[in-house]
This record gives sequence, structure tokens and C-alpha cells, in this order.
Amino acid sequence: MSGGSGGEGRIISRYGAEALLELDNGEIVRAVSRKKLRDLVCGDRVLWEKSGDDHVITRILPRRNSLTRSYFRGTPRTIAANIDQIVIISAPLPKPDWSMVDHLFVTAAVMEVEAILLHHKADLPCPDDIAQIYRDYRDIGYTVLDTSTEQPETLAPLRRHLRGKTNILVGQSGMGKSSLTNLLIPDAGILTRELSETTGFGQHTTSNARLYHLPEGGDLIDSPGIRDFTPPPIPPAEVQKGFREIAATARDCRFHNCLHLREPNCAVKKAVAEGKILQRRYQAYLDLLQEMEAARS
Ligand SMILES: Nc1nc2c(ncn2[C@@H]2O[C@H](COP(=O)(O)OP(=O)(O)OP(=O)(O)O)[C@@H](O)[C@H]2O)c(=O)[nH]1
Ligand SMILES: [Mg+2]
Ligand SMILES: [Zn+2]
Repeated sequence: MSGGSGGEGRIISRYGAEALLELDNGEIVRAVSRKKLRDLVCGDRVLWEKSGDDHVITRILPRRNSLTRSYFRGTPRTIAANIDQIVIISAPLPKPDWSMVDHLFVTAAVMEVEAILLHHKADLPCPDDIAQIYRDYRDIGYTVLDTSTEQPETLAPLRRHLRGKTNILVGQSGMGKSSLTNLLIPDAGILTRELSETTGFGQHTTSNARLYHLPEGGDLIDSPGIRDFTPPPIPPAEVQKGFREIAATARDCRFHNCLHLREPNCAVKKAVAEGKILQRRYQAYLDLLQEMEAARS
């Protein structure tokens, strides 16, 4: 239904005032957006109109959800919209930031979307402390997949987890998001970052999120590397939702609204003391709770 004067479409990628727009007939065109559509992002469903030769985006349709991070304090940045699953990518190299991983799991829980963790670059030696953390996430109940672009057979389980969903790859720069996208999307042809560059700013670091269609059905969004990730504001009582093992244990706390701080008969604190809940995860919970309370005041 693209031939006429307008219709619906989906944003594939956004560059300043311009965007790549996929029309409902599958055609991808360059489009311009009205100035007021400042928060137009990859994954948005939109209305467009033809103006001369231009496709003009006139409206963002209501979002199912959006993935937003705080770029720096107080300035939220939306990365993408209308997603089904966050694929958190980590690897032995560069040094993984586990707090970012925790924060992405929390965000997925708050958004009520699925999340999986990749132990990518599985062809590289994995130091014991890092291997232990992957085991910890598995023990908690999260899905952790070992993947490697050097070992294409490792991609089969990942493909099964991605199929039929709109997935976004999120993680630190240099983890291998674009390399993976290149393998999963036959004609993506993305230039990838050279990790050997010691500055940390590789030449082909991804600068805009972009959506690709998976051959198996569903979509994959390759996104720019992030240096930190703070979940959007969450009421204190809901922070624990993002820590599965804490949420599960909290049912046995004496108070239904227990925040597991100094309350008596707290099952979570007991589990931490007994080593059933990891100190690292409990601390991550406390830190995030404090951050959310600070953001409210
Ligand atoms: N050994 C190994 N290296 C990999 C693997 N996947 C990616 N790499 C390397 O990791 C480096 C970074 O890869 P990219 O795909 O550009 O990383 P990215 O996450 O897209 O980085 P940004 O776009 O900056 O966020 C490149 O040198 C890749 O060749 C892997 O499975 N094993
Ligand atoms: Mg990239
Ligand atoms: Zn408690």
C-alpha cells in the first residue's frame, strides 16, 4: 500500500532528522521526520505521507515499550522501541561490566520482555572468575548461551532463541554485536570494530541502532556500544523484580513490603548470610535501590 500518498511503516534506523523507513510492502526508503518527532527511534511504527518525492514521517504510533538509558545523569536516551527480547552480550574481552548486565536484566523485567545473556567469544580462554559468574547467572535461572563467530555451530541455539521475536543486541563496545549480526543476517555487511585499537574507540564502532530481518523470522537490532546503563526510574518496591532470586525468596519475608534492608525476619538477608543468594547480587540490588531513591528525591 506504498504507492499512494501515505501509510504505515516501521523505522529501521534513524540518523538525525532522517530515517530509514520500511513501508508495509517491504520497500526501504529514506524519509525525513517532522521536527517535533525528536524521539523517533529504531523499531517505531509510524505514519508517513508523500510530499513531492519525499517520504515524510508525520506521527509515531503508540509504543508497546521502549528501551531507554540515561546517557548522562538526567538525559534519558531511547535506543529502540517495540522489542520482545533483550540479548545482553558479554565476553571475556573487553573486561565485562557485570553491573551493566544486572541493570539490563532489571530493565527487561520492568519492561516485561525476555532477556538472555550471551557468553560471546567463547573461542577465547575464559578466566575462572568470569566462568564462575556465567555459572552464577545460570544457577539463578537466567539463560546463558555460549557463542562465537569463530565457531558457527554455536549460533544454532541462539537462532532458536531469536526466532519470531524482535530482539535487540545490547552491551559494551567491542563485545561483538555487529560481528554476530553479520553472521545472523546474511546480507547485513556491517563493518566491525577492530579490537586491537587500544584507544577504545574503534574505527567501525556502531553509531546508530539498526533493525534487520532474521531469515528464520523475527528481527535483530544491532545497537551502539554503551559504557554504562541505568534502568529507567523504578519504584523502590519494584527494584527486586529485576533480581529473580531475590524476588523468589522475598515471598518468605515477614513483611510483604520488605525491602530487605533492616526489616526483621527477612528471608532475603537470611539467604545472603547462608550463601544462597550471592553477596554480589544482593549488593547490586542495594546499590540500585539507593540509586532509584536518590533519583526520586
Ligand atoms: N575471538 C573472537 N573475536 C570476536 C568474536 N566476535 C567478535 N569478535 C571481535 O571483536 C571485535 C569487536 O567486534 P564488533 O562486532 O565490532 O563489536 P561491537 O559490539 O559491534 O562494537 P561497537 O559497535 O563498538 O559497540 C572485532 O575485532 C571482532 O573481530 C568472537 O566470537 N570471537
Ligand atoms: Mg557494532
Ligand atoms: Zn526481606
